[in-house]
Amino acid sequence: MGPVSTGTVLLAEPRGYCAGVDRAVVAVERALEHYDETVYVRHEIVHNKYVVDRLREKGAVFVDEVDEVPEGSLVIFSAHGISPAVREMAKQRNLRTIDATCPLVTKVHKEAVRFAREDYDILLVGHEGHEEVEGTAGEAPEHVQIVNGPEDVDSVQVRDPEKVVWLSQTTLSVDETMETVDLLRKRFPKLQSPPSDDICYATQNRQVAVKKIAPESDLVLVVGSPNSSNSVRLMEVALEAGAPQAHRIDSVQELRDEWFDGVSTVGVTSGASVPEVLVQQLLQELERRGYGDVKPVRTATEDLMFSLPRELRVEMRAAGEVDTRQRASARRAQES
Ligand code: 0CM
Ligand code: SF4
Repeated sequence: MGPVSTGTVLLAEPRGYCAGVDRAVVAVERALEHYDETVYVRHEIVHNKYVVDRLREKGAVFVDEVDEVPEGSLVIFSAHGISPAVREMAKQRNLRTIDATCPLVTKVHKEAVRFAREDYDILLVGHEGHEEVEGTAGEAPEHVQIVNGPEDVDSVQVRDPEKVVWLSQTTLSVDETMETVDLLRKRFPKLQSPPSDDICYATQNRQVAVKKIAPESDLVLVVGSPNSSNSVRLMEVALEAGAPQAHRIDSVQELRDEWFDGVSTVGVTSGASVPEVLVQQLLQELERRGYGDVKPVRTATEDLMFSLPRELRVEMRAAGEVDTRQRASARRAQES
């Protein structure tokens, strides 16, 4: 006889793939199908080990920098974006490029360019060393200062306190960012805000959902890779929201028995770069451990979908291929 199924799972919705990740991953898959040559990808296309391993098995070659890509070859830029310097380097090497930068990251790039043109000092709230921050800062290196968090605020120096704006990485904790911004505003009362939220809809929605389940959970499990900013933030937000324990795991293999001592309710969510199959594997394992009563907790509905990168669409159209995601979404719209 199996374990008695008395434990509950609160399953956060929305969770998992966002529109930018779906677009980037599908772009690599379609490129692998379409091109009869090696498809190089600069950096992990999205920050998820499972996704990157599967694409590597299908033939994608991941590189750290474009100088590792043979002259004239095809390279895809990751969802996190690139600086103009990388774009230029690719051009120098005559690389053919597909830019899978999420449109919501590109939006922040454009804001940086605009405020730099107007000669603002730009305080970019984000994690130094993260690919997205490197790309955004690279749009206007002379104007951008990176502010990692509240602890950095005291050391910020600006040329003119009347002309300062803050922008941010798309995948930060909303609450911690607001804490940083409040401190910045105490120092610079004229600090301007981004024209629209830089922290993207997917990051915000997943944090709202995990905040809802965290206080009612004895343990929150977040599926996501260690280098995935939005996934790590979900774990931190769960703890802030009152979960007694929260852990980030790449897969079920990382679960530890001691986490479940005295636990009757487990909260589950996943980062924006995490395929649903990993969550389903976790739910199966939780059922095996006696947590078989799964209750979805929905705080928002998402239906955003981005079209594939333009360069790829042009190629596919010329070959008579279609973006099957759009077909499926049109069919869903007709059926509803
Ligand atoms: O930015 P982050 O580290 O959260 O990246 P990710 O690949 O895990 O998630 C999606 C994105 C972007 C940009
Ligand atoms: Fe785009 Fe947000 Fe997804 Fe990043 S997390 S890829 S910014 S939608």
